[in-house]
Amino acid sequence: MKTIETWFFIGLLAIVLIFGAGMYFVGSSGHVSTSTQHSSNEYNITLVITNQNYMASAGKNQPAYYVLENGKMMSSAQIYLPSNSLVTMTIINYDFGPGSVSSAYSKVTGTLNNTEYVVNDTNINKSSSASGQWVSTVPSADLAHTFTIPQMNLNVLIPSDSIVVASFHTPKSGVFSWQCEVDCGTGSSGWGGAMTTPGWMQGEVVID
Ligand SMILES: [Cu+2]
Repeated sequence: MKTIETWFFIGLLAIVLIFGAGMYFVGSSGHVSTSTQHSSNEYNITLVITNQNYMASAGKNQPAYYVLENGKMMSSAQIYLPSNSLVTMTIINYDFGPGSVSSAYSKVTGTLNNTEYVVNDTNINKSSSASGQWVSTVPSADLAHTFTIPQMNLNVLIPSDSIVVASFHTPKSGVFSWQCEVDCGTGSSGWGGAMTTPGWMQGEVVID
């Protein structure tokens, strides 16, 4: 009788231990899947800058950003991005520029490690045979445009005739203004024309 009771309690203990360990693993795998879900929230977007766009109100050609969507050049007046995501933005720039930027926007900010990957800029890469390089700033003489969302502290520098890749996290939601901070527009300041026209050198970023 005593032996049976002992075995009963040993069995009960074993069940409790196995069940407990099982729940522990369920719990930890739950955590793993949560973090996997977070990091799989990734999104790619491609923007294109061209410079031969006729702006009737300015009476001349102006540079403009486009969103490349399913092979089509769409307006950049509203750029849609998913919330809480790691966005990798590729900007293909066919414009030489150059132009100047205020010191407030002379560095790459708001991206992973505050860097961006630049390909094909002859001025930057002339001493390198590599296909591209990570940079945190661009010599002002090489700068053509920026892609800047001040409220997100995001500042991506776009050298002349280059391809730039930059990754950044999006917040929960919101509508933010984006603006090029290089004086690439019309007028004596260079801040007219494209610089003040949505879908050219400024617009909205809609995150939801
Ligand atoms: Cu610009």
